[in-house]
Amino acid sequence: MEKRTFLKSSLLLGVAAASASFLNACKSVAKSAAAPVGPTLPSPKIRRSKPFELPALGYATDALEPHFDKMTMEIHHGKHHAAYVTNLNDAVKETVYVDYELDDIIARITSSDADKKIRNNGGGHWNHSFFWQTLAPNAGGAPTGDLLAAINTTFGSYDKFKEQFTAAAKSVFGSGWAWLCIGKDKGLFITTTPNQDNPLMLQIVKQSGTPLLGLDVWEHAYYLKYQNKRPDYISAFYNLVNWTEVNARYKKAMFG
Ligand code: MN3
Repeated sequence: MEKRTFLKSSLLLGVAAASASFLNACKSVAKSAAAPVGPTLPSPKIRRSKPFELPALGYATDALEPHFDKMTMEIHHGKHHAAYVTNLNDAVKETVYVDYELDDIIARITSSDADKKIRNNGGGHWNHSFFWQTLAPNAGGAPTGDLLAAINTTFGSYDKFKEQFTAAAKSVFGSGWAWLCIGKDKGLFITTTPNQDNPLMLQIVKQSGTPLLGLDVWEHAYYLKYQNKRPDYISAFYNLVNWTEVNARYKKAMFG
């Protein structure tokens, strides 16, 4: 082979190799960028006309004593939840979500960087609004009726369900939530989400469903009273579950 031809072919091979590695790099970038996991939904027909607002707790901040203490409830609702609402109103400005209802945002939000602030604060607003209604003074006890039957079928018994839900809530590394959900197949399942994600985020979570019960395991939910003892906080939660509300959610999800 002449020297010139050799140089030319080496150069071409080099270009080919470079292009191949460039293509492979593109492919792995495409693979690592999280693709939406859920269905692409059309724009909603009903639009919101007012800013998001902090909902009332529905009971006094000391009403969940001694299980959840007054100061934690004051800060959790009045500061943390309020901040999610303020930040959400700010985040939706100049985005496609500007006048979407919260449920419509939750179903459409993606894992893109552009959606991050809305995902965190929209999730924060949805999750806490749901959480306050999941709790009630003088509550606890056990589920009843159709929900109890479904829990018995799925988990074996209410106590077995509690064991699994507790294990899930303990297993969340850092900040997040544990959920009891009803899936599209009408079956019950327990899942967890990080940060302020929730099972209604169709474009983000691997297993989507309608939450029936949710437990906030962020440290801000328990640290003042329970410090690092998350298991004690989880045990206390069962004394506050508003099963009347959770039973109603189940009925609605099952029978419309
Ligand atoms: Mn919280």
